[in-house]
Amino acid sequence: MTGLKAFVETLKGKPVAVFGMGITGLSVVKALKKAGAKIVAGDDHPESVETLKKLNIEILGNIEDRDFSKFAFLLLSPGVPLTHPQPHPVVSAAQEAGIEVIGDVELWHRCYPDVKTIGITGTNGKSTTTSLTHHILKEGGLKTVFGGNIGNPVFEMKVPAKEGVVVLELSSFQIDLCPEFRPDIAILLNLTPDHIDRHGTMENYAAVKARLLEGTKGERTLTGIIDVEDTLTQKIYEAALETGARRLLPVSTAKVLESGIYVQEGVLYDATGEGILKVGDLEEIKSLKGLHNHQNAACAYAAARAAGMAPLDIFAAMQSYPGLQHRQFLVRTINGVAYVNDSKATNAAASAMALACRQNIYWIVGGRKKETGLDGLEIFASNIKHAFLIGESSEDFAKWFETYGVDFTRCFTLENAILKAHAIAQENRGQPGGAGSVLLSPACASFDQYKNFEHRGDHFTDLVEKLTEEVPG
Ligand code: UMA
Ligand code: ADP
Repeated sequence: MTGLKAFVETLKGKPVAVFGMGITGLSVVKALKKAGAKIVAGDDHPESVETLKKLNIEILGNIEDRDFSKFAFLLLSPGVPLTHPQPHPVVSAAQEAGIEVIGDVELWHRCYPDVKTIGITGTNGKSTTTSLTHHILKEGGLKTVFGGNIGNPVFEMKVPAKEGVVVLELSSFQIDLCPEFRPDIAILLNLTPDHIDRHGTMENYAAVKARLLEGTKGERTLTGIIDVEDTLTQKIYEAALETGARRLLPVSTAKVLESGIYVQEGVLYDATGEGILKVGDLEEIKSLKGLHNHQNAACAYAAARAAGMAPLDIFAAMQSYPGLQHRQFLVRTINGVAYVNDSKATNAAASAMALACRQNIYWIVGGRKKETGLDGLEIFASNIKHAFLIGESSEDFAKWFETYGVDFTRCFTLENAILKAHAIAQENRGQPGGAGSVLLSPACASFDQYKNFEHRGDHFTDLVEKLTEEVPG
């Protein structure tokens, strides 16, 4: 079967329930409608229900008034709780009626089962690795598109013709809604605590991510690319070795691998064939600076190799990678002080990457706190000159900064934080360790004050662009 229309025909007129009308739900509703499916859709927010009405879609209404056994399946948006803190009532209703609960990625796969896919997951680096892998394949002349958690729902992708490759960024929420879909090439970048509220425990979170590495396709060659740096990913690698379902390509930025792909002092090596091939110096690539990006680059390299590209073509393609906004993105330099937008750092492990490679940091931090708070970041205390606290985490974080003896100011808003950080950073520039950086790397979600991390990052960029070069008095 190829295509949503053919899939809809197999439903024989049974309606599909769709819940959650963000970009996922809306893209699915529009695609299903176009393909002639009967749809009943809902959302907890009245505004989204109004949107559905405008689209002439039947509204789900009161969940308890509906007989869910009449639906073919429930298509759930990834942000709607499936298991924790507790299943959303719509999930319980579907489960009680014995119908499947799936996500858009699973539905897309059922419509296009023969399309070759690369699925990328991990706690951090997914978007960078997804866009980098897509860039490499495109430069290599392959027909390729990307989608998924990166912000481009799968039903908005233009599915490439035969021989094409779809690169998918997959969050744990999306994998949890994929009972059958397993990509041809699966990448697991890293695993550190995140989204525990939605998975209950770290073990559950890791188990969901590990599912991507399973293999079910039989006659298709499946590849698993796993960065084996942390104990959890190492365990998943060992389990995958045991099942033998996939050809495995281990990756490391910490150690030399006898067989695999690794980075040593910035140089990328390929030891997957006979001998060791020195692929190239990643330090030369401006958009891939930092150890974290070396991890992303090594995994993207492995995926492109598995997709059939030659090593040096891959390296050449990496050199023209432009990088992504909101990920340690240098917005401006004022009198030697760097103003860096790392709004996508929504957990401590991501902020660690930005704190590790800078000195004299004027750190704008805070927002909607994750369970792990700032745990582990104390080792970078000496790199931080002053912290500027924003968002609802301020009081908790103030205690943390007091504990570790780092100066801080409660600013609450980004406007205040930037003005204060700018004034102090400009006054202090020229100190040992360099002029320093005003760094927005919140280690928190943005939802207390912003629509999403892009909104927060764009606000930072606008404010930085308005700063003057004169040193504030
Ligand atoms: N809603 C309810 N009840 C609920 C929860 C949500 O009705 O209990 C409704 C909301 O009113 C809203 C809709 O559901 O109308 C939102 O759905 P959603 O939260 O699934 O968001 P989408 O707009 O569909 O975006 C989702 C991903 N969001 C989440 O997983 C939270 C986007 O990832 C992704 O880009 C998009 O699908 C396309 O695939 C964002 C994200 O924050 C960037 N992801 C997390 C992360 O990266 O850490 C996992
Ligand atoms: P994701 O899509 O998984 O959130 P991004 O590529 O958008 O990942 O990067 C998110 C944040 O994590 C940014 O702050 C970035 O600097 C940092 N980061 C990127 N790659 C990695 C990595 N491999 N390990 C840890 N942090 C990373």
